[in-house]
Amino acid sequence: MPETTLLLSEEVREALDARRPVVALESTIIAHGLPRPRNLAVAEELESLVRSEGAVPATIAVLDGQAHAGLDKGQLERIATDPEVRKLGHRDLAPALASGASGATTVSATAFLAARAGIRVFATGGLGGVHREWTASQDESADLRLLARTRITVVCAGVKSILDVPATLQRLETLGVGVLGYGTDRFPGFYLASSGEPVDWTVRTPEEVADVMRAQDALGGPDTALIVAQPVPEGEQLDPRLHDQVLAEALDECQERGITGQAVTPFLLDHLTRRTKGASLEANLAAVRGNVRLAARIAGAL
Ligand code: PSU
Ligand code: MN
Repeated sequence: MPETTLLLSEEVREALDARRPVVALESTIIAHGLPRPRNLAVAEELESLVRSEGAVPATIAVLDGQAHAGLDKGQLERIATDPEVRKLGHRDLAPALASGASGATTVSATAFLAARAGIRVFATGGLGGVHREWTASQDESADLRLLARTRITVVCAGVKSILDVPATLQRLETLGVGVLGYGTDRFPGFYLASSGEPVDWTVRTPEEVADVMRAQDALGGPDTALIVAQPVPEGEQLDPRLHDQVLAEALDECQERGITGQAVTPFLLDHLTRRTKGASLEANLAAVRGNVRLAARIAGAL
């Protein structure tokens, strides 16, 4: 892909050329997953966390029809504050580029662009997945299919607990996406340290993750993502009873108000933040911070 189609910041390009560690960060969590004005502070904090671990952050987004990996301060500010910024999955990238639109990239679009830039490690909060009531809505995040054909390591706190977690794990198995529990044999539950579901593989250090990535490369595949699922620390998780109660209300309200498509996930996240008086937001942030740090260490170990 020509460099002008996906513009790397100078810092990101130099780091990649010198084979120094780079961590891709998504922008949808900033534009559509977190309340304003806190989102801008978080975006800046995540970048500095990556730096403090000795890696270069590459926040990915589309601005005025131009895809970027690595944003300057003003560009990050636009993503966090401009209400015109759309939510872009990977299928939206070509229309956004052609029409000059601006948008924040979801896990699917971020992983797609990061892999094209040659970035191997990506950190986020929770992946998209199979929504509850899938039989009625057929709502499965495009994240899953894209991760099934992109060789990138994604550090996350599992999939968002608003989803059908067992169904999502089943889909990941079908799609051949590797899942490693980081320091746990349970799949994390995003706001909760555990979803209760088992994982088949457990790793305990960034070096062990890097070993798995090297083995994948030595084998020449599979060309799928490797998910490193790190739980939010138990002391920082959302109270599980509050979580279950508020989530049930949020799902009901989503259905009553007829919210569909791309709007579902931001609606549910926002609803939970309001109904838990910010506690779900704190748990979400604790998870993301941990993931960003771990991603930087994995990129370093590689
Ligand atoms: N993780 C978070 N907050 C978010 C998301 C992930 O902690 O807002 C975003 C990611 O960008 C993910 C998207 O790709 O939610 C999933 O949206 P959908 O279910 O519409 O595919
Ligand atoms: Mn969806």
